Amino acid sequence: MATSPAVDVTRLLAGERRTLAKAITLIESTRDDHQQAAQGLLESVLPHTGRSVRIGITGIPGVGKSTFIESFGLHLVKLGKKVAVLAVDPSSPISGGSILGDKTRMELLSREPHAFIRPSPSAGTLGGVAHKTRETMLLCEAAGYDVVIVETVGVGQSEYEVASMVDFFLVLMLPNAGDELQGIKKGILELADALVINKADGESSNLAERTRGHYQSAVNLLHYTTFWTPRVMTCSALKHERIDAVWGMISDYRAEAERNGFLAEKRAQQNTDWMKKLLHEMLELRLSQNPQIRKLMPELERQVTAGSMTPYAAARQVVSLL
Ligand SMILES: Nc1nc2c(ncn2[C@@H]2O[C@H](COP(=O)(O)OP(=O)(O)OP(=O)(O)O)[C@@H](O)[C@H]2O)c(=O)[nH]1
Ligand SMILES: [Mg+2]
Repeated sequence: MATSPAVDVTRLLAGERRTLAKAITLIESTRDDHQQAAQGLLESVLPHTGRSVRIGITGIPGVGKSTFIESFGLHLVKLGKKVAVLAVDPSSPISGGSILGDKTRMELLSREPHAFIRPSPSAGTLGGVAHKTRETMLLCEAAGYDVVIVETVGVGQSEYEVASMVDFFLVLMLPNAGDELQGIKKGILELADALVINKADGESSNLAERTRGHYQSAVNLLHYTTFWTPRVMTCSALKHERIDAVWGMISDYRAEAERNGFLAEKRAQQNTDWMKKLLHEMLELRLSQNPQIRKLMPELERQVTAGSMTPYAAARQVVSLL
């Protein structure tokens, strides 16, 4: 028997961790009745969402994401904040392996009563991993978390998806002497609100500083249309150095974006984009579930392939059946 999907909203709003975990499990469930219950739950908590600072963090494997989040999270907890850490890992197998699956590198943070760490939902769930994470973020906000960190390894579209759900997108980098942008995906620079060069300690300190210079020049070449120009800085997650400066930068951004209306505008745009994405997904689902369409599709594909029907006419015929 599946467990009852009932989630006590009062307990969730009171910040009870077990209730939050249960609510997230409900969100992640693919069962139809669970999905309906989850949507009902989201609607009832919606007025209590939106108050957190939403931060996205990405970087290549080994750059120090886990170490950084542990150090950063502990810093925030010390400042009296409640911190939630979520992950978007589209590559994780359904069997459960996922980033943050092994919490050992965030051992101290995971033991903090004011920190909540949740691994990535399984890949292959309907609507995608990022979609679940977005809803999970809302639940965390309702449960009173002041900062929500969303981590991704940057497989496929995941950086874009994470950037489109957060207020501030941070890209962690390695100190690197090369003057070309190491392993950085095209377009990531445009997404980043900050580039933070990690491992700026010991022998790498000087290299990190030179790397900072390189990235600063790269950023200076881009044209930005908002109030914010991406910052480039260094830190050491391992030595807990300049972690406070990273938080200082993000809180400055947040305060200014709130004051000048940029934050409200950005979130409104993100919501509209999300709605459109959901609409596409729902339409696709309707298409794939329609028995008439399913029956007709192979024949239409055959005709389009053979050139006896135009793609336009075939698509129209499908849509007319909806
Ligand atoms: N010297 C130094 N080493 C660091 C720093 N941050 C992380 N490391 C080390 O770099 C290695 C990788 O760190 P992780 O935090 O696991 O990196 P990650 O980005 O989470 O890696 P994946 O989970 O594989 O994507 C570990 O051995 C860390 O101890 C740092 O600031 N300085
Ligand atoms: Mg990691």
